[in-house]
Amino acid sequence: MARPTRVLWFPVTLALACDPGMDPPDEDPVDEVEVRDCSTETRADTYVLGMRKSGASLGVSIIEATPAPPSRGDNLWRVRVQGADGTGQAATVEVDPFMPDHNHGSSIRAHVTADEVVGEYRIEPVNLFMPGLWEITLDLTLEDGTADAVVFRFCVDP
Ligand SMILES: [Cu+2]
Repeated sequence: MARPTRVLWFPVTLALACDPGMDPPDEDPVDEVEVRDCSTETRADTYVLGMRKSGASLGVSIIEATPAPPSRGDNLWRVRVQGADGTGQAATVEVDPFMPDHNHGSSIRAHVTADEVVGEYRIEPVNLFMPGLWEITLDLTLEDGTADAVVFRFCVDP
């Protein structure tokens, strides 16, 4: 009779650890969730300073990442939003980190502030609180209403 109890216990623990409404847990959730080794993760982008991801018409380059490569916890990014011709584009930028394997985001909101150079933005914190694959979507809206999005995919180690 011990078996059904054990089968029930694990999914409940996993759901609690990944509840998006919950603050990042104080204690390490690694013991309770199967952790994928980033060295075998094939869906992630390889971080390179200046790397650019493109949407339908706009692109975003990472011009600073601290730490680099992006790591578990709070990250500071500076990005440049560019048109197809490479010129900086003033935009509203919204940042949405998401873990596709666990179906949750981060409860800590990233604040976006414009730098002096047109099209350059400072984003902090990009909060990647759990080890594994994160998809960080940047939703972009230009002043003329043009909307686009780019996605960076990074795996963070425990
Ligand atoms: Cu998760």
